[in-house]
Amino acid sequence: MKIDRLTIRELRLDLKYPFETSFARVTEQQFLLLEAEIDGVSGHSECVADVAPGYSYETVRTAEHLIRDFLWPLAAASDYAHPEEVVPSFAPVRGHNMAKASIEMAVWDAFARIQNKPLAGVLGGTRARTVSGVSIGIQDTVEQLLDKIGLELSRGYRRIKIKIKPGWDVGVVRRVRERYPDMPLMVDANSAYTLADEPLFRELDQFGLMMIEQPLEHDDMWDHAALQRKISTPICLDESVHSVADARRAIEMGACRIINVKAGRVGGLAAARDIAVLAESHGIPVWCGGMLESGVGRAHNIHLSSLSGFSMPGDVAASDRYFTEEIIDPPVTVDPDGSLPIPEGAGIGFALREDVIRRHTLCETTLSR
Ligand code: OSB
Ligand code: MG
Repeated sequence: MKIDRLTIRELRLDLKYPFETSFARVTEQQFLLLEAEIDGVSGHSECVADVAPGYSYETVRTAEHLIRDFLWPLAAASDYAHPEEVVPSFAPVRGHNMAKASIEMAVWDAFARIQNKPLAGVLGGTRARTVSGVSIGIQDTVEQLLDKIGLELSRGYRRIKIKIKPGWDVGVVRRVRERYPDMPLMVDANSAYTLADEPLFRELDQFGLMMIEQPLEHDDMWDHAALQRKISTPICLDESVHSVADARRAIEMGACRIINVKAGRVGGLAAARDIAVLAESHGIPVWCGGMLESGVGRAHNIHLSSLSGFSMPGDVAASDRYFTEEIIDPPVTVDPDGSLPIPEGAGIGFALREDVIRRHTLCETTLSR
């Protein structure tokens, strides 16, 4: 498989509601949409790098630079037998997993389409459906948060994740638990705390949380292991895991009991799959994280969630929660029971709405062999 052409489109879409985490508040998403053409078949993907380096050091600009100036020349010199060979062909480039993953994921889509199989099928997925949770950003008031949770529960979502930061944590979780004593609930700190906050995590232990996601530094598994020894709530790592080797180290040192898997962060679908397989062999559940993706990234996440290791509800929600306009057809919808089917069409199984994409494209480049 030779990638004959790679088109990079930079899009901007408005979010329906601002999304606030411990590191940023966003009202729109700007991201790269990739199209890889192989033997006349187009595969699509979304690069999850953000405008600002808050979650990761990668940004839309660095991803565009890496793809154009370093990754494309390596891809253009390659003839792949399988999408698994794409990321290894980028070995001369250190890091920049989101940029690497975006090319790999477009190749996976094209590879599946060439065989007329769903992406889940070529990845080795066995689940016909996946169960959805939602991630709810920091709100202006606790009342607003409680209302939002009620709305998401009424739509069927099976687990609620709330973002926390210093000043919006134990007090908020207590109020949420008073209102919803039995709901599957978890928190995500996006690295906003340190080991000095151990008393706070001990307090959180009393609320029966499913897990605490990435409480400490993004690059520090050691302290996560220390914290996990002191609290009973499982720690879930997100930002700290960038590879199968990272997942192995985290599991070996007891830095987490659950892993949030995002293909962009770990450098592609093959690495995401391998992490899920490794975790499952250690009895560590994984779930599919989200990066406020448009429909294209969302579709990839759904197929990834079909793998057997993905045994907990993911942040893979309906597309109408996010953007004022859809770029895929049909939109991603969640059934009243909070689950959604893995699409059965070829590749990602959704069509792209070219008119909408064109209207929201800020710039476009095509790289040819
Ligand atoms: O930490 O999981 C995270 C969004 C952007 C960046 C990081 C994260 C998130 C979310 C939203 O939690 C998940 C989603 O609904 O896409
Ligand atoms: Mg997270």
